[in-house]
Order: sequence, then C-alpha cells, then structure tokens
Amino acid sequence: MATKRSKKAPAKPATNTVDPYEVGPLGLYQLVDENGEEVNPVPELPEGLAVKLLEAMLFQRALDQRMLNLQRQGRIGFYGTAKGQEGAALGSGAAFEPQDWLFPALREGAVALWRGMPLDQYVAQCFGNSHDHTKGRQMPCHYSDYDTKYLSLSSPIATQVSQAAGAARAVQVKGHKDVVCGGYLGDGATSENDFHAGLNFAGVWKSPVVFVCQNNQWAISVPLSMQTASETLAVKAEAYGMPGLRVDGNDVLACYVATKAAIERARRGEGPTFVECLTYRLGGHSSSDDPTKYRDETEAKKWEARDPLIRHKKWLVARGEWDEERETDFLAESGAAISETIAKVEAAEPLDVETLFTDVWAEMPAMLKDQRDRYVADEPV
Ligand SMILES: Cc1ncc(C[n+]2csc(CCOP(=O)(O)OP(=O)(O)O)c2C)c(N)n1
Ligand SMILES: [Mg+2]
Repeated sequence: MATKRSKKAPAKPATNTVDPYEVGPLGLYQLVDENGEEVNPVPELPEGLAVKLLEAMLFQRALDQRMLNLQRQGRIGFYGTAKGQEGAALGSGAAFEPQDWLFPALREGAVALWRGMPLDQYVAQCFGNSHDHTKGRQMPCHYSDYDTKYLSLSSPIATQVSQAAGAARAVQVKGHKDVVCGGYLGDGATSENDFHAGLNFAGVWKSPVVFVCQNNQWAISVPLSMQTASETLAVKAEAYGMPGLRVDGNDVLACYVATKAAIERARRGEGPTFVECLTYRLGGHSSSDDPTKYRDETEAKKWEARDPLIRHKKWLVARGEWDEERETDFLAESGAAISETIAKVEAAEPLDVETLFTDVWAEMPAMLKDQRDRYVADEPV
C-alpha cells in the first residue's frame, strides 16, 4: 500500500519514491491527494512537464465544452467529453514516446493533441467535411492520425485491447525493439471477449504493450458493481500472467509515473502491464446520454471535489509554478484558438460524394468503378 509522508518533506529523487509495482493491483498508487499535497514523493519529472500537463487538461476541458455546445447547436452530430478523466487520459498518454503506437477508446482525444495532431484535424474530424483528413468516414471523436501513431477508435468496445496486443506482437516479429503499443479501454470493456483475447495473447507472447483502463465506474448506465465481482479491475491482469497496477486516475502525476514504469518495463522486453486508473465520468456518457436518469447526482458531486485539474493546480501553485493570472491568460488564449479553428474548419466545403469510392482498394474493381460512373452520371446505382 502507498505510504504517507510528512507534508513538508521535499520531493525526493526517483529512487526513494514508492514503486507502483509494489503497490500492486489491490492498492491505490497515489502521489498527490485531493488537497494537492504529496502523500508520496513525486519523482523527478522532465523539465516543464507538470505545467504542460495542467495546460493540456485545462485546454481539453475548454475544448470539450465548446465541442459539446456545437453538438447541442446541431453543428456536429455527436460528442463524448472526457470531463473528470483528463488526468487519467493525459497522465498515461504523456508517458508514451513518439515511436509508440496508440489504440485509444472514446475519451483520449487529448492524447492525440498531446502527441501533436493539429487542433484543426481534431475539430474537422467532428465536422467530417473536406478539412477532415479522414474524409468524414467515421463518426465524431474517432480521431486518427498516422503521423502521431494515434489510430482511430473502433466503436465496438474493447477492440482496442486485441488491436494493441496484435500490433505489439507485430512489433516483436518485426524486431522493432524500441516500440511499445498502448491500448485504452473502459471499465465496461473488461466484460468483452476482446479483453480476454487481447490480454491472453499479450501475456502468452510477453508483448511490448501497456493496457490503460480508464475505470470511470460507469459503462453508460451500468455501474461498476454490475460489471464485475472482482475486487478491482487491475487484479484481473494476474490471471493472464501480467502485472496489474491500480492508480488514482485523478492524480495526473501518479498516472504518468505508473504508466511510464509500465512502458519502460515493456521496452526492456519484460512484457505487458495492465494499468487501472480509478476515475469518474463527471459528464454524460456522450451527447446522446442523460446521466440524471440513472445515477445519483450526489455521487457526481462527491467526485467533483476530486477533480484532477483542481488537485494538480493546487500542487503547482504551492510550488510557485502556477497562478490565477497565468490561468486567466492561458484560458483566454485557448478560447481564442478554439474559436478561430472552429470558424476555419466549419467553413470548409462538404466532402464530394465521389470520395466514398476512393481509398478503399489500391486498384478500384470494375464493379465499383461502374457504380461510381453511374453515380456521377446521375444514373441509378
Ligand atoms: C461491443 C459493443 N457493445 C456495446 C456497445 C455500445 N456501447 C458504447 S460505449 C459503451 C459503454 C462503454 O463503457 P466503458 O467501457 O466503461 O467506457 P466509457 O464510455 O465509460 O469510457 C457501450 C455499451 C459498443 N460500442 N460495442
Ligand atoms: Mg466506463
């Protein structure tokens, strides 16, 4: 279990910090508590990372609200926010390196931006117009960016687990020693066949993969208590012959450090790890959902007090690395950048329907060519 330390003790070097692997699947690895105070020494972090993480979380919260507004105004068709889960998504996502391949679920769009996918592509994917480099072929929130090795979410839940496991095996077969794959999933996904198949396969092959489960305690209207009788989700990993880590998902630094440890282990050739980030979905499942129909809002209020943004901000303010003025400026700049991007992207032309016929085959088969030609000539297809 995590050990307590005096509030005033200075951050110690990495060697003196608690090892997330020692905390294990039944404990809860935590560095910073709800008051922004260190319960375990925060190891030395890359220069500027902690501030960058706060900025990314603030940016994502602002972006999510704007995108949800667009959906409410009928300007995009669907949206799923990460509200309350920014720490789990960004803390884990920031731990991967540019050469790693990520297979995200619904709430990791912030990680695509973190890895360098341009904001206009994020917004354009939700509009699905001619500015979208994925050509409107996916429903919103299915960002995909080859340059940053961030692959499109497949809507069937838990497919990310088997996809990441398969990609990690391919990495081994091809002998790409320095590459790790990351597969994201939710708590609900742990009841799917792909979860079993993916973890089993990765365990057997000791593949370089890290599974990150954002346990937000709800799978649309199904609570965690109806999802599993296991004590934790992390403990399930042991049955597949891999370690399971359980982390406070609203502690962005704990998520970063634990995921980093898992990635480094995989990179050393020591095999997969399953990381459960315990968090809470503060908003609805998606723009199609109203959580007040099935959950007690006092529960959500309790988790609002554990907001990952507030906690991390308190930690940074106490260290003199953040203040209200800086935040006001940052939010004003972010809001302006988001508005400018939305205006630019929304103005793009709709996609030409002819694009439906391209990029499916290396060489278009005669039957498809015929259908396209008849479509263009306005004849029955
Ligand atoms: C195989 C499959 N079954 C059902 C659905 C419908 N569905 C979409 S999201 C979801 C719940 C997902 O819950 P969880 O895995 O906890 O992820 P969260 O949305 O909470 O992040 C369900 C049942 C689906 N997309 N795929
Ligand atoms: Mg869930």
